[in-house]
Amino acid sequence: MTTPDKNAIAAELTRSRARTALLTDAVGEDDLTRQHSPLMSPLVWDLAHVGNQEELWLVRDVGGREPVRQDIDHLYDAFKHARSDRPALPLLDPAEARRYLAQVRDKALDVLDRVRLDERPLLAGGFAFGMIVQHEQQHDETMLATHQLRAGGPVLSAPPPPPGNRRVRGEVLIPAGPFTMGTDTDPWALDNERPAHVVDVPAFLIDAAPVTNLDYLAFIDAEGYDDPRWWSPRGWAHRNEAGLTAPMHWFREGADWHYRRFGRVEPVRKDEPVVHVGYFEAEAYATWAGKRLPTEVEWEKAARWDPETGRSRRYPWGDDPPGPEHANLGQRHLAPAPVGAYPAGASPLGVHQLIGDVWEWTSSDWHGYPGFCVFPYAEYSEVFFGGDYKVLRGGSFGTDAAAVRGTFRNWDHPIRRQIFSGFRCARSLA
Ligand code: AVJ
Ligand code: FE
Repeated sequence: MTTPDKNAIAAELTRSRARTALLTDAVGEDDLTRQHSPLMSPLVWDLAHVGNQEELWLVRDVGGREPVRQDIDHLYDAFKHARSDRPALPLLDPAEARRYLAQVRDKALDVLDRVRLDERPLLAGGFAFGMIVQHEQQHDETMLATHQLRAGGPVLSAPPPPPGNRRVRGEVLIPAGPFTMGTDTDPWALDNERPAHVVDVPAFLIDAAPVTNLDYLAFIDAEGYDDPRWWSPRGWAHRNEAGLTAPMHWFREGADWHYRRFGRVEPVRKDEPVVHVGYFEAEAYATWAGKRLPTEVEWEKAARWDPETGRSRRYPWGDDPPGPEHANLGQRHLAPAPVGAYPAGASPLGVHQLIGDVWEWTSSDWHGYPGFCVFPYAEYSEVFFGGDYKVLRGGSFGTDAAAVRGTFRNWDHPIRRQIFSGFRCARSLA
């Protein structure tokens, strides 16, 4: 990837802020300050937290400037108050939060103007600014998930995703051999994506496409939710406790399944990747199908390994940044695209839609790569290593292009499904 210059960095900051504004201007005061689910913060918390993170890193640390609002740091420290407790805090109201973000942004852009990008490791390749762009975009995806949990009519709209013109089915063989996982060179890669290291991977088969609603309905129709044979012991216990019978946001009317999406009720589309399933559901489906989930090593090899050169690419299609022809990213569409919608985004071996559409659960636990170094703060990745988390890969329709790449790693608790999560299956060769 070419190193972004100051104009490119400023443009990314501005683009992220436009998304934040769109998501928070779409609703009134009440919907900004209310909690739509105990799993989520009030939108106005995410809003001011984005500004506070930018103040901490760009204004105070990089810029060495005086604090704007040191008095509110504790309110927006994600480790100080659980999401469910945040509505009771004396948070900035929406108008104050918007003013705060604008003030911080003014200063951050001034810092960007004056700073030398080779001054310290934190600034190399504009990393500190890239980290803040990605942080804002991550919260924009979180806010989109909050929108999905909000009751009431639609306030967001977007054109439908492109049609699934290409027939994509079956499995792709990824031959045995070493490949380079992670990166040392991507200027905006986060600490958990580093360092690059060679992994020897046995041959495996991976689905050419994510599991679709049609596939998943076969599991539902086969009473897969009621059969403990397909579930891990923990998964089965959770299935019973939570009363799981279908993906989140689905409901049945007679014989027909519908989902509620951003305030609209629609019949479930058969050719779309399934979304809003937890790890345990993905695991049960894979077992029922006679398969398993890929490890994150397998996922990344399928996404990055170029059989011709042996090199690891930045994306399945190469090193070019994601365009609308490659992947369903950036909230351009408010749904996963049908399978076959992105032939130009396929990997050299023919694995489709690895980037965008739905986050894909892997079977891997969340840990640091060999030689991991905290950079620049432990609370992003390291404090979660070894916890009850599974790795997700590839980003969703709600993820911005700046916040995902072939090396990007996400993680969440296996029971979570308010995120835009789906999966594909894999298989070992006998
Ligand atoms: C990487 C998505 C797990 O949202 O919890 C945002 C990203 N970290 N602010 C999260 C993050 C701090 C993180 N995930
Ligand atoms: Fe955050």
